[in-house]
Amino acid sequence: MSESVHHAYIGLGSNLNGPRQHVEKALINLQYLPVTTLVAVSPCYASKPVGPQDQPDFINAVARVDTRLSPLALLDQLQALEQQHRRRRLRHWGPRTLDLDLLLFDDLDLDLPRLTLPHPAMQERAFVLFPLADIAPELTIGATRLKDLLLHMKDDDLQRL
Ligand code: ROI
Repeated sequence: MSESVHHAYIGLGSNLNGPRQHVEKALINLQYLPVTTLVAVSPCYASKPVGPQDQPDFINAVARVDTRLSPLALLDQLQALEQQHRRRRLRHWGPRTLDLDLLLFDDLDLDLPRLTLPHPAMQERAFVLFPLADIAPELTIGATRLKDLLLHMKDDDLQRL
């Protein structure tokens, strides 16, 4: 555990078994992580699946936490929560009861087998960028302003709930 407080952003997604309840329960779970404070939560969005289309629509949201956990300790906590929601990896890019993606951790660039930061696919994903902009409109990801990423991003497949 490190000394200082870190700012982290977490993407939440679900498309099985009452997806909105999974996301809302997960947001409550985040409030109880050790040495971590839930600081901000975006609205929930309904989104069309990216990847295979023969699966239900997703519910997505983004949360910001302040934490004294290290990146990997936070990842361990998020994966434990996914397991609590009985996540099964049925198939690659297939439906899931709960996905918790560590998107950003301070300004950290990390490339470990278990964890890449910033999250490698986030810049192309409307279901991440729009909710992120709701809670952090002035954010920059590496050298890129979130606002600039959004200029080129279509929101046709997203519905703010
Ligand atoms: N599509 C949407 N809309 N939302 C997600 O959270 C999501 N997660 C995934 C894949 C299967 C890539 N597609 C998604 O992991």
